[in-house]
Amino acid sequence: RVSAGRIVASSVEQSYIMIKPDGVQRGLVGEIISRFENKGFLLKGLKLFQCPKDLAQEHYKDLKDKPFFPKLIEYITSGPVVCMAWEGDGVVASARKLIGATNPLQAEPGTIRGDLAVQTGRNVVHGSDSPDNGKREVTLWFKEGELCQWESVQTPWLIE
Ligand code: IDP
Ligand code: MG
Repeated sequence: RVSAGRIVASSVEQSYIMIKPDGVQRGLVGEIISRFENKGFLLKGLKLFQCPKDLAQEHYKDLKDKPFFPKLIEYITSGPVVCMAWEGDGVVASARKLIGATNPLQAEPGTIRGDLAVQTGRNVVHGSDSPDNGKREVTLWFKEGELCQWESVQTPWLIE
């Protein structure tokens, strides 16, 4: 599992969380990362990244027939994004709750989209929708060696 201090594959659930270009432009990087840090998940990978078009298309391939697909690809590639891999039991479903509904006007107050955004086409953050997609997306966005194997001093105070 671990090779020279770097993680190769993890059996623990992971979610791919991405701060979209509007979140970066609006100076919300710290605010959004804090939501996941404060909750108690473990950060395994983090980078600022200019996404190429083919990667955006692969990431959103399930939506390729939607009328908004071209604009979605334009949006995601319009500036740097922050790519993150977060780990922990139940992280995928919990992150979706922290993020809130796709349409920020319908997202509950207290969620990231509910607090920080107004439009579906500018909803500041992405989160994987299933553990399988979490694995698929972490693998898609991070190269081998970009994820860190580490243990947080907080873990014994978060998990009994
Ligand atoms: P999710 O991000 O909440 O999982 P999905 O349905 O997977 O929502 O859609 C992916 C992304 O595509 C959304 O976060 C949003 O940025 C964009 N999107 C979804 N539906 C629309 C739409 O009707 N108009 C414009 N953009 C949309
Ligand atoms: Mg989705």
